[in-house]
Amino acid sequence: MRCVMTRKTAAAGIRVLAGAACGLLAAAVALGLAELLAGITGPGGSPVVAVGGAVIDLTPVPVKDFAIAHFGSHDKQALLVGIVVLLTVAAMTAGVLTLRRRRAGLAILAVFGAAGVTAALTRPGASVSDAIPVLAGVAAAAFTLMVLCRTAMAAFPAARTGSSAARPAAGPDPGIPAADGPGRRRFLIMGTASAAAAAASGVAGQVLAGRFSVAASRARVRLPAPAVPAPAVPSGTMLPVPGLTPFFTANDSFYRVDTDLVLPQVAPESWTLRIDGMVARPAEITFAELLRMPLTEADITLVCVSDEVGGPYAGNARWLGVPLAALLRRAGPRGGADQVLSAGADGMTISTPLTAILDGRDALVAVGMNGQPLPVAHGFPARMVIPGLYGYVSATKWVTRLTLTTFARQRAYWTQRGYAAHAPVKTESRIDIPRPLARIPAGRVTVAGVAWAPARGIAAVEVRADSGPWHTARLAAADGTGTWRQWMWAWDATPGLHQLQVRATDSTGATQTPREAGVFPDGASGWDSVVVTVT
Ligand SMILES: Nc1nc2c(c(=O)[nH]1)N[C@H]1C(S)=C(S)[C@@H](COP(=O)(O)O)O[C@H]1N2
Ligand SMILES: [Mo]
Repeated sequence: MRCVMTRKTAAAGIRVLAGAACGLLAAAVALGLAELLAGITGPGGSPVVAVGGAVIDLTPVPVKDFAIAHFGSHDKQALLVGIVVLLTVAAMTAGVLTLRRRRAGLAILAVFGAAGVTAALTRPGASVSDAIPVLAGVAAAAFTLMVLCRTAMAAFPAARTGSSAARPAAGPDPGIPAADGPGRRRFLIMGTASAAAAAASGVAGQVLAGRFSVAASRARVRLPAPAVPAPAVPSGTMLPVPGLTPFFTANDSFYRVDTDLVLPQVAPESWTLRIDGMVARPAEITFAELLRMPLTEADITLVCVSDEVGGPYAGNARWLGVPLAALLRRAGPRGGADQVLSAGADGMTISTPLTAILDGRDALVAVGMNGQPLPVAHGFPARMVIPGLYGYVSATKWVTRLTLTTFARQRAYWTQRGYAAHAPVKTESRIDIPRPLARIPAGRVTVAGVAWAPARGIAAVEVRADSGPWHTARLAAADGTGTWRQWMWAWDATPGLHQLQVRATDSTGATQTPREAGVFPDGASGWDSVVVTVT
């Protein structure tokens, strides 16, 4: 009896595994086909991209802050892993259910299909054709699921229930299914074929998607020389300290923050910038026209509101672009407008106070970053940069539209989610070396980092050990007021555990507040500190 029960349990276990495999294979075929079709209709049709994008937009702010704080720039990979895990579990469940009740498996498919279609059709810039990949994928999944499950049922027949105990007959127990060699072989072949089809179409989709890349267009862009070059960078903006954040951030190490799972591919040939809303002369400017306007070069430090005290989301670059003020004046802002609502090709909206654009600071529609056309990840072909305002209220990448309006009438993406409408960058300073929890020999120790108060400028940085007296740090030369400044201080370190702290004072005389605040709703505050062991 025990032996019979074990064999029955084993047979049931194999059936569950086979069902799970059917579900997984059906999902793989669906996703592969959808990627293939999205390679033709455009990246917006990829269900993973569409659903992922919808999840990003629907994610409550605290969860998003948690993700940025804990996964950093890998927040998107974390989301994709989450989606894959969820899909895997659902697909396996659908497969197992289908072996018992076909309708149950199909119902799960329908739910995921509906979510996929809804997401694909509601993404910014979506067209009706973006629903095709999901719909075709769902149909392929249903077909694969039915065919595979039928094969699986033949290969691994279900045990008949309630038989053997009641009927202790001689001979093989009729409740135990007979091994079906050919059936299993057929199941194996069909499963392998499905997996191969899924992989091949997925890879083909990736290859096709390469057609949408603007890398070649970007390589052809020739940036004109600036009409207004940046003033020469004074000598001494770089302190001779190994390990210190470089004054200019290289393009490929510049932090990236946006809500996009796949980077918008915006071709300069078809890009235009619309200027509308409360203006006398609405306009639409092509990329060629933009490049013919007088360009200004400016060094500007960009900071993200999601940067925790001591965090990495700040970078400094030399930007080349058309002054926003010139563009707006051409269009003629009407009285009463107090906001520029800009939009990116990814659907992002960003609201900027008109006063910040017109007050004489270097507010740009930038086309160049550190001597190169903008990298795609940083807004190619054009983006906004404004010193002194966090990126979410100033730095629209892939910018396609500037609408003059009022704060009373319109709210932008992050302000709809509770972030402050007015968000000047807080005066901040950061200790880069020594690293937190470093073990260092006693004696002279260089403490160094960067400090920023873009648009105001840094006037002083002070450092202290173990809450002792503040010491004035040596400041690197200032390159205008729009950029960060390096600082360093020589510390006579004695053995033991020590805490180092830093604070900056900006050129208005305001000293960085010790009051600790998180990034929500208008940027983190407090003093950066590191704890080190001196031996
Ligand atoms: N189109 C678009 N522009 C955007 C964003 C975005 O999600 N989409 N994110 C903003 C935020 S929050 C920041 S901090 C800066 C970051 O610019 P970077 O990625 O070039 O560093 O871009 C801003 N511009
Ligand atoms: Mo940001």
